[in-house]
Amino acid sequence: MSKKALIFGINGQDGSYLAELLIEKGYEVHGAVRRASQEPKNLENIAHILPQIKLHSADLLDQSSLNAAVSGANPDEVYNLAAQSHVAVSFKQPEATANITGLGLLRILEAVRSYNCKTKVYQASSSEMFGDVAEEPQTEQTELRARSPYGAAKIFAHHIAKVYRESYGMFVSCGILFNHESSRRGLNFVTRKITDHVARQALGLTKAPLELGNLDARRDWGHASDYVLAMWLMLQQDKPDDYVIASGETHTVREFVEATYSALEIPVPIEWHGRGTNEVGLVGMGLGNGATLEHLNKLLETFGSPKFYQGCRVDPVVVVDEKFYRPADVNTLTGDYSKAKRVLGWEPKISFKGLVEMMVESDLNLLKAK
Ligand code: NAP
Ligand code: F7E
Repeated sequence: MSKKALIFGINGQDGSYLAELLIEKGYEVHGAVRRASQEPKNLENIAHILPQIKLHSADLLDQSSLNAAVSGANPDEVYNLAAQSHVAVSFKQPEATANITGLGLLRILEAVRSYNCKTKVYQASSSEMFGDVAEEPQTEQTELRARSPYGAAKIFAHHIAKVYRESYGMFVSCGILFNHESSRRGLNFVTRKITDHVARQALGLTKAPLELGNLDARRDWGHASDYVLAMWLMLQQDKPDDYVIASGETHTVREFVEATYSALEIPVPIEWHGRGTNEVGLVGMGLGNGATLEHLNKLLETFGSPKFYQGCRVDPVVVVDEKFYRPADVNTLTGDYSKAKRVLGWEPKISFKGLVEMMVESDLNLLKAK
């Protein structure tokens, strides 16, 4: 008989890749979706596999709906990928984030415990828990020092998973996943925001500059399709445990922007000028004709944004806007995935360059098709 899996957050980025993987592995796949999200536009990521999935209506804020989803699916494996997953939003909606992202797992564990405590559970923990990082690179043992309400909520869930493991002997494994992206990433996350906007610029659909916040933030970026395999592998083990899943490489947001412009059919070199909120990215033109960087920086100081350069009007393609800064940010993240490699035999396959190229190509195609 085929195994049954229930995925909370099945219509999100990771949920959709995991559902594809489990269908491929012969699972009977059940997915829980909020009632208000059962519109076609919210189900785009899973539209192509909808006939192969059984959907249940459930909200992480509502215990009885979680109980009904668990008993209705009668799963061997439960994957909790549902969350208020946006870090910046968590500063604006801290209580909702704590409730969904933190307490949501507690409610799922209670539903599983009362229905069948032998069911294996996967929890989507996050590198955001490392916050103000205590060491480089981060491992399963690194101290958790959250810098956002989202990170704090994930720490609660991470700890409650351990409590249920130790108190009730439940199989609850936590994947401490570092940033992972894809063409299915929401447009409000920095990678997809960049690839979508640059694709629009490249196709002449917008003249507006790409507006970003902290360009110095460093992240360890991988591809979501690689990372969902690790989730499944964690639940195939004999014992529950925690695993860091990462690429082991770190890049700044600025580097992600450069890689995106480089991935265009005609690669565009970007020159950065100014600092902080005055920093801009210009299409590389060199600093000839006697103009110096000091000269340009002076203009930047004077005008805030460079309307003129060497006597010509220059429109930056990238600008910094304070409104995208967070009250506190995680400056740098790099994961050490050696435990996952040793125990699960897992390794990432798609490189940083490959990830950016795939996202750019997908956004160009999506926009051309519109
Ligand atoms: P995502 O695309 O934002 O998906 C989040 C999912 O949660 C969506 O299906 C969303 O459904 C659902 N959801 C939100 N609030 C809910 C609620 N109250 N009840 C039920 N479902 C709710 O996130 P993702 O990138 O796939 O990430 C999957 C999980 O991994 C999340 O827990 C995230 O925090 C965690 N994580 C992600 C990363 C990453 O880099 N992607 C890294 C580490 C950890 P709606 O359509 O109804 O909003
Ligand atoms: O930001 C900076 C921003 O929102 C990355 C979630 O999946 O990964 C994700 O959280 C960095 C931050 O992802 C903009 O300040 C600059 O330093 O793409 P992001 P995140 O906050 O790292 C973790 C592991 C998760 O668990 C989360 O669920 O980029 N940044 N300018 C910007 N970020 C955004 N969103 N928008 C900007 O304009």
